[in-house]
Amino acid sequence: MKSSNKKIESYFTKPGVGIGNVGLSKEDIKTSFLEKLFYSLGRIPVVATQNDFYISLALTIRDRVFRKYVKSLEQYAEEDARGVAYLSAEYLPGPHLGNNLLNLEIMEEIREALAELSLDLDELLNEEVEPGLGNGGLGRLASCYMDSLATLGIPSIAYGIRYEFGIFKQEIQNGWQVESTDKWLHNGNPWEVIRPEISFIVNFGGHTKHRRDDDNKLHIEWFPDSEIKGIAYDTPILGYQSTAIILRLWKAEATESFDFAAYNLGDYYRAVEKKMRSENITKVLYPNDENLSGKELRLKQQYFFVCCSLQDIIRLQLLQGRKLETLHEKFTIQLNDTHPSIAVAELMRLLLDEHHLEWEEAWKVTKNTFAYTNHTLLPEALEKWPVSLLRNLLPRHLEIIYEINSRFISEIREHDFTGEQISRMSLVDDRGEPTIRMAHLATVGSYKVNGVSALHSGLLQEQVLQDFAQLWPEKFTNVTNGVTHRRFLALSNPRLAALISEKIGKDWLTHLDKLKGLESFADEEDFRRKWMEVKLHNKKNLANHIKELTGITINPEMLIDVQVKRIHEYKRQHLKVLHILSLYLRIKKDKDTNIPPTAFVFGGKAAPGYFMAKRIIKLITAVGDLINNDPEVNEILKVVFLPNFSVKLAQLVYPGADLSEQISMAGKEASGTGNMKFALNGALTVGTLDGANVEIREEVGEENFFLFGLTTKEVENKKAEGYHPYKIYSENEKLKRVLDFLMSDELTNGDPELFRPVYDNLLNQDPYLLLEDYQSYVDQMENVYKVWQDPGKWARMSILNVANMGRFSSDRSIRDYCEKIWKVEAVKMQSE
Ligand code: Z2T
Repeated sequence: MKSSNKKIESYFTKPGVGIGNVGLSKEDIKTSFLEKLFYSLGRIPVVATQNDFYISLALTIRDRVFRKYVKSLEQYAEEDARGVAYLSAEYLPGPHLGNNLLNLEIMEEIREALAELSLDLDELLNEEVEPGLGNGGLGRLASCYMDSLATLGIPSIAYGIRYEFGIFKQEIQNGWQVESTDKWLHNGNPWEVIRPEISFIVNFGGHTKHRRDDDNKLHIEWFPDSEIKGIAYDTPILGYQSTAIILRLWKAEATESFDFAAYNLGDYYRAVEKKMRSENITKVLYPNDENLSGKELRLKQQYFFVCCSLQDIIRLQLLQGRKLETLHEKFTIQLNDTHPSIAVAELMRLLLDEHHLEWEEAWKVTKNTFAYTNHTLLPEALEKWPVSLLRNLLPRHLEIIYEINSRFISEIREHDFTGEQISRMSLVDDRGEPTIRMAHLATVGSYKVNGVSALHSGLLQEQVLQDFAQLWPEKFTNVTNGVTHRRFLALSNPRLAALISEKIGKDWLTHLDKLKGLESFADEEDFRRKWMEVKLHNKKNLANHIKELTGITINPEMLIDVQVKRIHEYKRQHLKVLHILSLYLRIKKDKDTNIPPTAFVFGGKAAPGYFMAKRIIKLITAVGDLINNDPEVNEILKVVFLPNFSVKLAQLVYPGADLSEQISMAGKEASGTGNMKFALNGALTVGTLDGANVEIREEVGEENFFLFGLTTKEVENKKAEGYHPYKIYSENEKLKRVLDFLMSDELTNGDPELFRPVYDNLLNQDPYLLLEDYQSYVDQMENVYKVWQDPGKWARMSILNVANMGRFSSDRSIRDYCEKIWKVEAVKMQSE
């Protein structure tokens, strides 16, 4: 198209016709696409870049998605339905364009339309920069849930933060992780629409004043010392063949009024500086997944987006002519972890101070409005805010939290709780510097609390929230996580999707249970062959990208063994490394080359302040350098670290994986969702009885899952009886050889300090029991290799894994939320 020098009018079948056309035919789209290029971008093909073409296409598609959204809104309004507001500090939507084309069912039409203009759809898809507005599983889960909410037609809206910089970009330099800022908005963002009229003021700091009126009624007023404006940016999220919902992200801006005084005094620069400081609030995502930053700015972000979102919800309630006393009848608000849990205090403040409800009434509304999802049991990830910080930043909220707490404590005093239990349950932890336990605030202020897998929900009730579960057993429930099979199978693995549809039809796109129908073909020779041909094709594709991204060549026939997820000690990437080193030493020292050729692929980011996680990345790359460059080994083994793992990369990796590594210490991974995405794409799993692995194994059958390691109970017992990793080290010769190799010159290039922190930690503490589980892991890997040598058996297991993934669709999770928690129903869409 670049070389074309046709006149503009000649692009249209009928000159000037087609404006406002949102039809889905090839011709409609072509016309709209050109209109966008000419009139929205002011470009002609000769000078247009690939990015201009991408933007034009995105705008074309956005119009059509908005049309669906407007239709959905109309229907929701007509039915006056009960709805869900999802509050999450993180979202990882992944690239929008491909998913919207899939859900509009126009992928092929668009491909042809572009081809007729000499453009390549894949190249344009590749132009999109994804919004990295989350750390990992929790943010991606929120986006999977939006896909299912939209597809199922659940009246809903999702709220979050429009970070200007998302999760940092990861590069590997000299084997180490190096971070740089993610400037995802630099080419503009065609998917969002600014809503300047939807904006709210958020206050911070200052003090409160209490006064009694003539009737002795207490009035409390908050005199903040700064204010910020939040502005809504809407992105439509389209469901499959159906409705669209809105992701509403708030951006912080300075208010004009507040600095007016300074401005009038001629202190223009001070005013501008203050403006810049306010806009800091939504500058950057905190890149810690399961660790606290404890930073004031993080609390500001949380309060900022919660405050805007609640004001918006109240606006919607009042707009529909309803009273706030019935807010909980029309809305339920889901708290995605404790990140938005200050909402409990904020809703109380809004109802009490701004809308003048009585405490009892306000509390009834509040605790019937919120529901809370917990995503981790790791103590270092449980949010606690210092009382002193809250007093400075949110003095009125601190008062409200104290009041909630004192009423709560008097309530539990009536029950048979011991003094110890009562201080354990208190919202205030005053054993050191006083802090507020946000998980307790969320639990007390919600009508339901859930964990994210059966195992995790059980442990939540036995460990972190056990006293609360004893007090309110009916408040606790489980909703096992799920993933959208539309993005993670239909879109990212089109060949497997086509093969499946050929056998069982297309119903699985909306009813994943239908995959069960594949079971009867698992023994069919011809089907198995086609199945493995698709896998091989995907592996070639992955190998090509690996070559491009890292320069490392892998033979697509190799067993591709993948561990992609955030780098964390509890996830035990270093256990995988120990296994790889055991194979390396077998080849080098024992001259045992009877190992199936395997490519080990890693990917994932380490929190920038997490010393050990960054060391583990260096360890992986050092092992890779050693193995990939040794001709005695590199025909058999390859080790790859894929930099900058993202949704986009994920969509490439899952389809090309043979083996999925889910090897966390039992009791630590709340659910995991990568485990589901791998299995959905026909990878077999080697894993522990942790998180949702337990349920995956139940579904696919124990004979189709490579299990190893201690159970949660056994881990507890082991720790209780006193765990001695050094003893295991000294008694297992092969393991000792592997561990000692961490300190060898070959691996460390003569720097004995390089991996000493890993080595010392494993020999002396080993908090995640790598040494304890080592032998059982290595043994199970031998079993993996045995099955791998039998391609027919492997294919059969792979098919059976996919056939039994029905339960792990996020559609099922959302239906569970609707039934068990929200009591919200789908709205039927009138077909057009
Ligand atoms: C996160 O991704 C998860 C938990 C967190 O706890 C924080 C973040 Cl950023 C505060 C993950 C869990 O580790 C994972 O097991 C789970 O599948 C995922 O959330 C979604 O529930």
